[in-house]
Amino acid sequence: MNEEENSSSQMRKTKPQVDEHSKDRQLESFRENPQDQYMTTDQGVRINHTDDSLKAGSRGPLVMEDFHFREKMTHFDHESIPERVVHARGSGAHGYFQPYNDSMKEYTKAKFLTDPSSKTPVFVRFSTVVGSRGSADTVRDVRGFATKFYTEEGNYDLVGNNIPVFFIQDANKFADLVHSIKPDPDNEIPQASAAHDTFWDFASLMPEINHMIMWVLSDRAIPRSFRMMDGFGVHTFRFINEAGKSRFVKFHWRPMLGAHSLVWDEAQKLAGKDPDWLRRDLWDAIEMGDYPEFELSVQIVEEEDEFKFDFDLLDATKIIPEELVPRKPIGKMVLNRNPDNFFAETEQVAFHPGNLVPGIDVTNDPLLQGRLFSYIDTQINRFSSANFGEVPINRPVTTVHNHQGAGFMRQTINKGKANYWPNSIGGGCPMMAPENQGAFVHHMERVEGHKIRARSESFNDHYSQATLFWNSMTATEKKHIIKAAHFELGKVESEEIRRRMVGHFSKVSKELAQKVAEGIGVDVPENFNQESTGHYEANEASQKMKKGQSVKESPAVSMERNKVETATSRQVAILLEDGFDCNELTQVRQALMEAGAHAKIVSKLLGMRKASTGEEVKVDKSHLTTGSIMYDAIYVPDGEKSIQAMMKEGDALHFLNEAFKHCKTIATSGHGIALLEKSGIAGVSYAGSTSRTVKDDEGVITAGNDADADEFADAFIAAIKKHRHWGREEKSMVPA
Ligand code: HDD
Repeated sequence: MNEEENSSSQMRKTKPQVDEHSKDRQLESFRENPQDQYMTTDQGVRINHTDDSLKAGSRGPLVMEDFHFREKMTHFDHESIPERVVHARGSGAHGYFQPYNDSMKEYTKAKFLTDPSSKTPVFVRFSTVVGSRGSADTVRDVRGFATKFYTEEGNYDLVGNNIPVFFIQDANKFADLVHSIKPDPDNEIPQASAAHDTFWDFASLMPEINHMIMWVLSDRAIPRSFRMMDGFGVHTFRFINEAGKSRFVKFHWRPMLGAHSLVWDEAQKLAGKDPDWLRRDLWDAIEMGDYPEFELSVQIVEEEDEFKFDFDLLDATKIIPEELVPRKPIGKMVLNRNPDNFFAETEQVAFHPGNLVPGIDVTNDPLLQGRLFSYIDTQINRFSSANFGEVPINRPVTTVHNHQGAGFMRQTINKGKANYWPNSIGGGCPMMAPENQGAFVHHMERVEGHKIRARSESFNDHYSQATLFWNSMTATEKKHIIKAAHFELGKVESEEIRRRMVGHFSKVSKELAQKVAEGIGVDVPENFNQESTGHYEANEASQKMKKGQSVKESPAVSMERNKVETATSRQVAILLEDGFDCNELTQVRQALMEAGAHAKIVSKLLGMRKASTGEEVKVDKSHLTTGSIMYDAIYVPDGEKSIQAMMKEGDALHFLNEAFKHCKTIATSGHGIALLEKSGIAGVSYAGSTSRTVKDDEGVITAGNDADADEFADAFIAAIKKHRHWGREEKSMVPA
């Protein structure tokens, strides 16, 4: 081999050097920047006038030869593509993933998970499932959590949700599920909501849905932020190590800020006042440098342990309780850059659970197997072309060489005559890569069986894990589930469907069924069984699985029990009018800033407000353009005149009352205490307005005007860290 041949063969073998910025560098060559440029046509011809079209006389008809008008109009007419059939509404962000260490080497040969010096670029798209592209962010729904890792071995997509199980067990039911949950086919009502007869009709006839229903009725389905929700790969996948050994694996994302939720009343109001709530939160956080961070971890099960549980690992309606198989942390993802263009990046990104790299493989989960077909198929519907992989956001940072050449909108110019394999005319290129050169080789799983359209009997237990979930909830979480069921089923007109659902709940928990039934005007049916819905009872095979390992409770599935307490990036509204106490405001603002929280001044009108001592502050938002639902906590600085003005302001009083009802932290001192009382906040014991005491009554922090300001600020921040003060839900309140 001469020197030239040697170096070209080296090039073939060398993987691209991928770093945190590789994808950004690649995207840079596609970015268009109009700064200091003349406007041109798509052909690059400069334009001197774009306000009028070419006419036969200034009052005459348009003329066909106006290439500028025709091009501009035609382009506009074709600017939309079909929205995703599910997960249509979403928000994206760029970032990177870095492993903590090489501890995963034992389990997987995927380099991006094992080399702690590597920072792999990622693009994440968070989404709701049911609503259209323009629907509200805060509806009760599962959230999508899809991550594209641009690894040095090609693209790997982890296309997960914020709930670790799914509605159905077999992909053949997906179209039915989605049809039932989407708006009704005749009148297209309701938008982005499961609360209608068709969904609950389907649910009540599909017992396998019960575990998922518990999660969807829980607060998981109304996250406070995309930055504060878990993510799950859902299915059991495989890890393959260098030696070719396979193990089962479940993927988890955990947000560093902890998983937190809205309350339902707040979520509904936000859907009207700020339908972009989650999208805006993600965007703003990244712009402000509060980069969302998520830890990736895995549960690993040895192949020989496949049948040791009381459920089937291939059944996507089951979790592996963490108490049986603890999570092993792998590394951290940081989202640190907003997209430049929503359409080019967030809308055009195309995920596919079959985008795998060496070291990760799929299992025979019948839901996953069906997904392996659906995702490419749906992209062809969205892009009208199989060339969607060439769109900049979808390109791997590795080079692409194959014979897939033509088709709509082909971008690359494939050289040479040989567009087939094998060939001698093209020197046999591109060549087949051996496994030790990073080729993906499917895990050699032994498979045998009769061709049969059937469900494995080991999938038959549809209630145990629903019960496990219910048993693992705190009293507050249980209450929220019941209220959610009252809302969802309360919107169902058919009494028969409501009763059937309560029948299923009775197999999950008698207490749950009874409490749900009380709110929706039906009785708990006696001796309800699956057969009445046309489905089979758990039979012998599933009874056998029931003897496998199980737990009765899994604290790991409760958000409340795993709360991360931090004030980082929390939004605090400061309500004031002219005459506020500037000293106190300055001290509390400083403390909030040091805790990583963001404070905004809210007042009746925009403009400047004057302190009792003459200093001025700028108002960030007027009551007209904001509301308590857009903040995590409220602070009212002392100041007699300021408080007196707010005593007469319905908006300020409502702001406080509503925040109280939503169990948010509220702090005030001195004269402010009277304002809290006036706002109708019930059942709180306050510190005296002139005392030295700082009092925390379920997150209502009050202090006398002689109290220590540091102590007051510390108590305020400690309460913000708790997220919500659910004990207040006990206090009977008029809806805010
Ligand atoms: Fe799916 C999109 C997650 C089951 C078919 N799915 C989609 C997205 C996420 C998920 C996050 C949005 C990706 C993006 O942001 O572009 N899907 C899941 C999870 C599932 C699941 C976690 C169960 C474990 N999905 C599932 C099944 C099928 C599909 C069973 C069909 C057999 N999903 C699709 C789809 C979508 C999609 C129709 C619509 C848009 C797209 O793919 O790109 O192909």
